[in-house]
Amino acid sequence: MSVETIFIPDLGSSDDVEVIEVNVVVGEQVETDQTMMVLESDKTTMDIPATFSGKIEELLVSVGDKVSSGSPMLSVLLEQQAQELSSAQTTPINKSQEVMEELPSQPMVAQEHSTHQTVTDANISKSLVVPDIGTADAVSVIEVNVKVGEKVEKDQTLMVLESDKTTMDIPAEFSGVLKTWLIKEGDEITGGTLMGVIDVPHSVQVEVSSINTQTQENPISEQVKETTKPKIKLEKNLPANPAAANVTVDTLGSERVYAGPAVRRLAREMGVPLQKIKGTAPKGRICKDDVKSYVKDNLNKPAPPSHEQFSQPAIDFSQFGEVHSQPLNRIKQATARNMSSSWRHVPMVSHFEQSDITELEQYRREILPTQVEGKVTMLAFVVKAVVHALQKFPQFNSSLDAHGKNLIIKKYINVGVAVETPQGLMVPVIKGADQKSLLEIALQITTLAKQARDKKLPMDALQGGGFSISSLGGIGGTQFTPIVNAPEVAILGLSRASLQPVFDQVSSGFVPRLMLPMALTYDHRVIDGAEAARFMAYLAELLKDIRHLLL
Ligand code: CAO
Repeated sequence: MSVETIFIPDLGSSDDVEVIEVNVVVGEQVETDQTMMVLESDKTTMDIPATFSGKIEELLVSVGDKVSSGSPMLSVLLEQQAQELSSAQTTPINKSQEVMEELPSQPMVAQEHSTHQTVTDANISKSLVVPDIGTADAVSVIEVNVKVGEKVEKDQTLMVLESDKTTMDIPAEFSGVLKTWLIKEGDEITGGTLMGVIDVPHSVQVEVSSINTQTQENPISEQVKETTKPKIKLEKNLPANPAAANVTVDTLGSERVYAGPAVRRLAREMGVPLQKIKGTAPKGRICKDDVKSYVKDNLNKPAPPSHEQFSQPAIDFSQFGEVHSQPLNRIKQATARNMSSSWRHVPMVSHFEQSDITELEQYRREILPTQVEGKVTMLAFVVKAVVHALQKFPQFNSSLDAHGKNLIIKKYINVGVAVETPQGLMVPVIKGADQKSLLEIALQITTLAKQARDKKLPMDALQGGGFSISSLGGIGGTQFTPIVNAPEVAILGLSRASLQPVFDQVSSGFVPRLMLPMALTYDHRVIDGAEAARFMAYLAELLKDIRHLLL
């Protein structure tokens, strides 16, 4: 046993940050991973977890203090076996480390330029921090791919995260030897979580690729980049106006909350939605007491009737023959929840139409390949036609507000495309589809589908859709009724085009025409049947004559 001083680990910034919570007291026995304190800069909040087991001897900082990387934090009576693990925190951060740490290794200082840095002196211990993953919600760690002591290459996958909507590889930012690893499968983490510590060998040239925010100017090259590099979104963990984050009304589920990781963890453990809590700390931040008060206030309230519970009689199927149980991953479970919710809450009607795409298909197969490179399937033409139809019928690109009293009509046109992946169904969104050419749309469909199947889809690619298309045309079928992807109000289903005998008025005979079967399922609270019929007739007309799409 020995008493050691524990220092604030590398924060990725030389700036002072404020201690907003101290979660341990003198005399307390602390276990590895337990949050000791929470720091807050003007950009983010960060848990400081213990990387040791031991008894707190003295606290060297208190709430309100300003600290920086390497500041003494507390002294601890270490347990023998934990001393090796704790060295990452007991070693003060020296100057050469600070040079390295000006690189954007952590979301506390996301930098927007390309940076080269060469360090030629001793080995450097670098913190590995989960980058901004495009959502403030905690996501599950479903795979850990590294072990302490292992040599890790830059960009090697350290672990895989899974949210309700997607899975995402977290690559190593540096090459080196893994010294400490703090994450295990099943952990729930957010961007900014400390994953571990890596020893980066000396004479390493560290290249930090430029981190680009998505721009409209060059969407194709942007998308090509996205296929090779997981996107790290430069979105600050805290809103510019924190007060605005404390919206207590659930609208479309997109509001952010202003709370530190320790508070988020407590809320998660208690099953409390942070969006429902009003923060009482400065700038509207939610603190632990707010979470506890919320729980206390709600304990005595009768539970609202739940419509979302899965009710299935417990049947022992093995009595009829051999069975095996296969767990559903989070994406499949979330799809099941969303579909059930939509099915229960949205009064849906499906409207069927077919379009004569004989000329369009001829153009696509015979003329287009001579003019452009790359695959352009019928789906890209349909997205283009849908953009035109949404511009003419904007109510199909809308959502009801939370009280069902207003229709929010979207002026942007974001079209979701259902993609079948080994993990389940995902609906990435073509943002600003009205600003894109046919070829850009085709390329984006290919890119998004590949990213979804390779588990490389950035989380924000799944958000913001206004209208969805589900195409089973590449597989088969004559018709199907897709389920509205609420809070959207309509979805278009495409089945396989086939040659049909169609009566020709001019020749007074039947001629073979290639007919595309389409189904529109719509929310009948928002859209009337006659509007749906007009929308589909217009869409069929657009696809029948390629010239319409050129306008
Ligand atoms: N009729 C006839 N052929 C069609 C067609 C249609 N409606 N749609 C596509 N095809 C053809 C394509 O042209 C392509 O053939 P060629 O290579 O000869 O041109 C072939 O079928 C395969 O197409 P694809 O599926 O690779 O590409 P896509 O652009 O049509 O679809 C994507 C892309 C991502 C939507 C699709 O791969 C996919 O995942 N579909 C499943 C979506 C799903 O699961 N929906 C159900 C959700 S529940 O509502």
